[in-house]
Amino acid sequence: MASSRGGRERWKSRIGMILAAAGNAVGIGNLLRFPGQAAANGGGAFMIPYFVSLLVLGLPMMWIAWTIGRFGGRHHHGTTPGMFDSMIRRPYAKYLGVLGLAVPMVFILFYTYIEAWCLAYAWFSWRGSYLSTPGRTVDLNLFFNEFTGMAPTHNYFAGPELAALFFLITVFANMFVLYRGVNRGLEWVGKIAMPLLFLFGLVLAFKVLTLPAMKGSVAEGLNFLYNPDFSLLLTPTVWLAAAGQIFFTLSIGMGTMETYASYLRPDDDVALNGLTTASLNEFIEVIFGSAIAIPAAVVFFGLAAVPEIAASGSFNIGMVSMAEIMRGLGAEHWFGTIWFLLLFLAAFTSSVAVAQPALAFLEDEAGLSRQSASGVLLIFWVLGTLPVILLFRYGALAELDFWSGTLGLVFFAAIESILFAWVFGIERGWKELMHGAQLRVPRVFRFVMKWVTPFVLVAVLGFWFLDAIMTNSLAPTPTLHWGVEGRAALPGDFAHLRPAEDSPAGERLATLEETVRRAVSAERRDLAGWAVIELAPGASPKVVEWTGDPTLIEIAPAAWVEEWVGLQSFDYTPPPGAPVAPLRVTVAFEARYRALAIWITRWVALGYVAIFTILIHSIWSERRRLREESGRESA
Ligand code: ALA
Repeated sequence: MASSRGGRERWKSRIGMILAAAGNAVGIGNLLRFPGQAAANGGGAFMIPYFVSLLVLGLPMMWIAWTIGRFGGRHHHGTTPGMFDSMIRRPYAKYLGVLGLAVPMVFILFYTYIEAWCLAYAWFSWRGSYLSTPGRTVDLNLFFNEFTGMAPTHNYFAGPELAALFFLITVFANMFVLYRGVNRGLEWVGKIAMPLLFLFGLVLAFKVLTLPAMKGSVAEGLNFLYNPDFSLLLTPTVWLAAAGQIFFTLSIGMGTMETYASYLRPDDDVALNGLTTASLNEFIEVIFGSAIAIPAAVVFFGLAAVPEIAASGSFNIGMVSMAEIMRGLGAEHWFGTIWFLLLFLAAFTSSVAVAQPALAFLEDEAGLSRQSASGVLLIFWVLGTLPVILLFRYGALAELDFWSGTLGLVFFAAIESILFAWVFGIERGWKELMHGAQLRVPRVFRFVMKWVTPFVLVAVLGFWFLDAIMTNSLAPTPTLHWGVEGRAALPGDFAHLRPAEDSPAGERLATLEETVRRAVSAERRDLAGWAVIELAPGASPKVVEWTGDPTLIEIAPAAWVEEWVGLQSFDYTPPPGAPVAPLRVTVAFEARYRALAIWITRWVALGYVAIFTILIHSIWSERRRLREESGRESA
């Protein structure tokens, strides 16, 4: 087997290495996921569990990852199967490392797609594609949902084709950097992208922090995040969200920091490097992550609206609210483009890092040339993302995000911390960490690594598991979607408001929806319908025509639609000055059967675990065979 085992690349400069490692960590997690999680979990209430998680989980795991990585590099391994194998020297060890390959591989499948949206939106901002013009209204929520293929309507996009095209551009840009290698690729891109990212962040933070008060003020936004709130400290979900955020943002439990650290020299420091990487990431997360999206949303929409925006998902903050704000301020051309480029750059420096373990494995362990390894990676990357794009409307992206971006990280970190502190042994582990250290890590962390981190991780996993079982959240239940056809031609605003779940209206709505969900599950297919609805000022919406799938019409007749839309206060506000007259609109309705799509997605993810397990098994078996053969020959 041709192998590059002896000649692995090394980082050329310390600054290049630190910028690349910081780029690995700094990503969409910092600028979208962090504000989203913080706002959805009580703002100030989130920050205490967040910083505690940073200290007891994030930092220790960062040091563990760097230490394992450098150790592996010394033994010519760039990925966790080989690293664990050389640390533990037991036949099972290499298999425990499989998640250090499969988790990042599955992670890039959905992450690069989001990265592609950021690039597309930078383009849209520059071109003014989401500006409303006379004759073409742009409803940004619908615009985003049609761009990804989530919406049942086609006002702005026919389907996710354009998103797929941007994905291809993004994946080729990633492959270009990866193909160039550690120095000419990863280090080079870190040196360009990170200063640029910092500059863009500063420009945007300055723009947002100097915004005059509108529906709210910047100070209210910052107060919301930084006023400590102790009332939610006993709520487990806030702690779980904080721990999950720390893992995602630091790229911990992904096997990627280990790969980056494997390009260090055997005597290079890991203690200070690990701390610097985490600090740079936290600096960008806490400063730019808090100074841009949330204060801007508070100024533009008001404080009360922010938790609701956050609860509707991180993407809504980035792609809908921020686009709305930029457009509203008349700043979409420059500032909108800068915002989306900032997101894209942050994501790009992470995605190349997260793809690196698979590439390193194919080169270091499977012995492929850079060219062949890149080709194989590209094929598996594109093929694996196809279900994410095509099945996005069924929740495929969220599914992969859950398994690899949430559960997978914590699961692999738990394995890694137990191996490091209990199997390899904290004595040896600590000595490894301190070897060549340019920083004296306080000894309390030795205690934390052995007695706190692994146990907290196992507890977090246990909680998640219990929560998933109790809330039945792993069952792919059908979802209901609707949208206005011909929206682009109608000026003014459509509004609807879902009542709170525990209100009588909310309970009634849930009962109505359950009827349709049950029918979808029984039929095992999507059910679609189109309703012509009359909206008159001050009156409840009235259904004048209802056509579509006969099963749907049978279980949900026109009266069902009328009540369902009415409960959500579906309403239309014409533009100022326009006559307020009854309006007839066609609403497209879709109830989606998700089970098949979700199981395909899960099988794809499991497929990567299986492929890597088989590869590991055959590579190591082959090595054993060669060893035995050469042993026999020399005997
Ligand atoms: N750590 C990367 C992020 O924050 C994956 O997005």
